[in-house]
Amino acid sequence: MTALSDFAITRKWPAQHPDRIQLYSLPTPNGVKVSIMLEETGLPYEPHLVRFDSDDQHSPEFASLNPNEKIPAILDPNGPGGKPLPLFESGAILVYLADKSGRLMPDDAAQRYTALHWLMFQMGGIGPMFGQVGFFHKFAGRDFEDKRPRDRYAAEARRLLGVLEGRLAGRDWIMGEDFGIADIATFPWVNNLIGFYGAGDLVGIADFPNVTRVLQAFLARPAVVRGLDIPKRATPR
Ligand SMILES: N[C@@H](CCC(=O)N[C@@H](CS)C(=O)NCC(=O)O)C(=O)O
Repeated sequence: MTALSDFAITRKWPAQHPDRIQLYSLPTPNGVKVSIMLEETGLPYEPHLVRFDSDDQHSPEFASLNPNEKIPAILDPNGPGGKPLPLFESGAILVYLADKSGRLMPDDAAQRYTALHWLMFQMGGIGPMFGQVGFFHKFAGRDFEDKRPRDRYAAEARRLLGVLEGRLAGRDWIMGEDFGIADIATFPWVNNLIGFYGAGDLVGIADFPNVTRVLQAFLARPAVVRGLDIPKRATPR
């Protein structure tokens, strides 16, 4: 029988509640997808802060769970077959938690695949491209004289926002009436793009009223408000 203590990650981040899902994260746009999902579903969990200022994500204990050395990651003591399940990649974690809780994913098979293609659209498009906008607009790339990389990613972010805008026209959420994992994956990134990255004007966010309407609805959900601040940062940014 495998116990949580057999996982090296629990040596750096000991479990106070070994019966609960262990979350290893930081409130970044990828990290909060999982804390929001856990808050929305009510699944019991224990958050652990992975600090980038001390390179915790590159520690051998964290890398033993996620060889890609990026947050978020989870360890569920009660995974399939009653065995512990370590998981990384936020999209995979959202699908797993939707299946485990029976929530936030359509029951109908065709609708389920539709939710998955919007989830993949976020994972393969919105996340990586918005992240590059952040690098070239707010972080180290801001000082590069050549603005072509920034403009390339801003144009691609704008194109992706246009796709999302079309999907949200006449809908409350990405899947229609029901809020779900595609929204949880997408809106932390939209929020970050125009909030923390300050790139709203750069991408012309005013041209996407459905995106901003749904973002406001997303940010009004109590579980989202809580999840955006979990795990608590040691130092405010
Ligand atoms: N595709 C991954 C991306 C994860 C990711 O990029 N995480 C960032 C924070 S948002 C990270 O851990 N960065 C730390 C680093 O690169 O050292 C996922 O969705 O889980």
